[in-house]
Amino acid sequence: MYTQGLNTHETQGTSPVDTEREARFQARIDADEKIEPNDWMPAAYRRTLVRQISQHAHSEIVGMLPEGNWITRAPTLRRKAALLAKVQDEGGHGLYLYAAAETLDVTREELVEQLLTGKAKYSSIFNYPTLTWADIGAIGWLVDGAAIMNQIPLCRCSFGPYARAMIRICKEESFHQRQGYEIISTLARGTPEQKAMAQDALDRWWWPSLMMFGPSDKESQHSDTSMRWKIKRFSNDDLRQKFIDATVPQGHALGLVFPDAQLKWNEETKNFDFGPIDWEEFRQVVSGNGPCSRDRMRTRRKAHAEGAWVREAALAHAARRRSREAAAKLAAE
Ligand code: FAQ
Repeated sequence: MYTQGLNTHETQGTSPVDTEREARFQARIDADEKIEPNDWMPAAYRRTLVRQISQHAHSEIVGMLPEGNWITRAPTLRRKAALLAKVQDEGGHGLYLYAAAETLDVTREELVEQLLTGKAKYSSIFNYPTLTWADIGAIGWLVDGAAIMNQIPLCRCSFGPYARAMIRICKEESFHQRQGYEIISTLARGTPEQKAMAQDALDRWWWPSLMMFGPSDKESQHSDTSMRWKIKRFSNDDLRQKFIDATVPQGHALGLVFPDAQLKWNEETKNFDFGPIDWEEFRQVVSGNGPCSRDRMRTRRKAHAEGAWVREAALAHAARRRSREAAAKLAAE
């Protein structure tokens, strides 16, 4: 998608030239201009983007696994078709995002290697199991709902390729969220057993969904710089609160109960107050000790190894095509 030659490897120190370049760069950001791959950028801006975009890409790819688990067991043909399309969309999102990261002078092979060796992070949420069909509804409703809340502002991110990739991704996430809410609504309005399944899924996915927004603002290491550079437009806590305020009425409309005794509308702040998040659980999951962390990595490594022949065949095909084109060009001269 983005294959132009890049002006990279800028060295940075504290010379007056660097200071002036940085000031000009910040002025462009402040004026809401987009930064493009060939523009000068501080090394730390580049690093931050590679970190965030690649973690995001990895999340989409690993995020295919919990739902992929239910493709063969979807209750109807219609549900199966929608789930297949959704999981394929997540794969596509991962690919756009790797392509956006590649404009920053890093290769896809390096990024994938970081994922497979456990060096790179991906979203904590994908380390939880999908135990029942209702979990597929909960993922669409809550996980995609949280993803949209976080990702709509990324459509206005200062880095052009990331912002543009996010526009299509958000449109698709919005369909994902609606299909998830529709599954949950169907179950919540169904038999008592179905309603209990929907409630159980909400009980298990609610808190992990809130953790998706990242640590609290006072613990977030990167927020200040990312907000100054307009990579992030809202803080982790602000987005978490917006998500809670939008989602709680949707659950109440279905007669579902959120697993938080302290969840309560605050007339003064016009927000829902909520109970404490278990940050120790978050730390454990992010450190690779989530309920499915090892299984997710094992599955990704296996899929990568089994796909080696596809990558080799694609490269061989591209090389043959290049040499055919070169021969045809020579013959025409
Ligand atoms: N899980 O200083 P901050 C999806 C890490 S896509 C794991 O606040 P930042 C679609 C963070 O990386 C879901 N790690 O960091 C889908 C950093 O570690 P580092 C993914 C987390 O970057 C739906 C450290 O903690 N979405 O769901 C998490 O400013 C359904 C300190 O944190 C994105 O990636 C976490 N939850 O803010 C697919 C969106 N939170 O790098 C399939 C783009 C934080 O220093 C099915 N990313 N960490 O080692 C972002 O908006 C940001 O990166 C945040 C974190 C908000 C996630």
